[in-house]
Amino acid sequence: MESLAQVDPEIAQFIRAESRRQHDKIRLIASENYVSHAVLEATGSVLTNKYSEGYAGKRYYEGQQYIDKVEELCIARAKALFGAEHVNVQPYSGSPANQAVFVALLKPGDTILGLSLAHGGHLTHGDGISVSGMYYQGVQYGVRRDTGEIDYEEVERLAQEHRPRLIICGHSAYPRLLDFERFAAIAQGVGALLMADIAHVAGLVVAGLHPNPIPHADVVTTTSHKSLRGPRGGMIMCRTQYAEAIDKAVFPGLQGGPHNHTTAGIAVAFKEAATPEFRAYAARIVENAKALAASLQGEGFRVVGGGTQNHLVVVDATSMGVTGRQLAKAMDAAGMVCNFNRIPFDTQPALHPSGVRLGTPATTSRGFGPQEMEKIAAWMAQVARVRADEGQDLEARKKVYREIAGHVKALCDGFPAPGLLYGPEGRLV
Ligand code: DSN
Repeated sequence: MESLAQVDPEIAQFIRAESRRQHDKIRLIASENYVSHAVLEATGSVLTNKYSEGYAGKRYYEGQQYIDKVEELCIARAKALFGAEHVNVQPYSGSPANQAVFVALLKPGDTILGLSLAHGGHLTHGDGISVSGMYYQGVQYGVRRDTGEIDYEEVERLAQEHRPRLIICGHSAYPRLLDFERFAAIAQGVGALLMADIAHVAGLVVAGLHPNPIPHADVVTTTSHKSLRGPRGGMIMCRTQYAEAIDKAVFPGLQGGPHNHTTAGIAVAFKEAATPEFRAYAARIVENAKALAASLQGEGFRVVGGGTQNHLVVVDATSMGVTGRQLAKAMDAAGMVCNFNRIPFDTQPALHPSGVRLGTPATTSRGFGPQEMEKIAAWMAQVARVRADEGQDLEARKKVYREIAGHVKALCDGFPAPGLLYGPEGRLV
């Protein structure tokens, strides 16, 4: 970053500090990862200089000799990875991708049936505070209280009652596999279209560790930066019959020029995801999540749904006498970064919910295994106990957090992270 340090030392300093943070901390936010240096290079390339409204061979600006090739290669790789008929790699991220599907397939006021945010869904699946619930009629299904599994009978009942135009399956905090076949049968039964949002699990789908929705769903959306380990971006895959509507909704419907540097980075990530190494990586993500869930249970935490089948673990912090927000903030002070999250049937508001959400894609990228997951669970329990102990004053708590942060850093020093630059002695540069 020599030029950057010279031109803008303040920004260079913040980037350096963020690199240091990403090295020193255990990153447990389920939607985050470490991209490879190759992905960073493509994303930070001169492709950022180019405008290219339109699609390959049909652009509104000249000079697309190489941009067309980048986008076509990215699309071809996506088709090969997922088995999709048609792919659009231009959405700026997951929320715009979902919105493009609505623009393509719905009229304002149409009914959308999606998983409720509180039960692990996403804002853009029909929640009232997002456009998906403001311009469309959002009806929400949930999970079963006894098993934590999606209540497929409720999905069917609500589908028959509300006759949605679109059913959405997908989540941002649901620790189980999705039964796409069952969703497709429910959608067909009421004449609805089916959209699967696989933003969280796309890397597991590619590796064959999560069912692939492609044969069952009319449209599939994803981001590229979570378990798929690419730069921040979005993608829509669909049956050929919806291709024209989807492409028109993305451009010119919602967006202008695609972010070509991002498209190149996504193409690189797709090349990486097609390797046996990536499949092994994805298997370790799931192995680590299961180990983390089991270790947390061993420490006394209640794990929502009793465990996990994917990359994420939802934890009821109140089982240790703290709120999710208290636990997440205390963990951050102790070097472990996650987000507070509502849990199914939560009686607490979104800013002070009962749970935290954890995920293993980032820690697995730096080589953590089940042994490290045990350590994380033990440190989390220590943090929770100290935070819950009313007898401890703030300074005493902070001292414990600092001690744990020291152990965390010592552990992280043994696991260099992809994409970060290390010098000859393994020190971050
Ligand atoms: N913000 C993402 C997540 O953390 O799951 C979803 O959009």
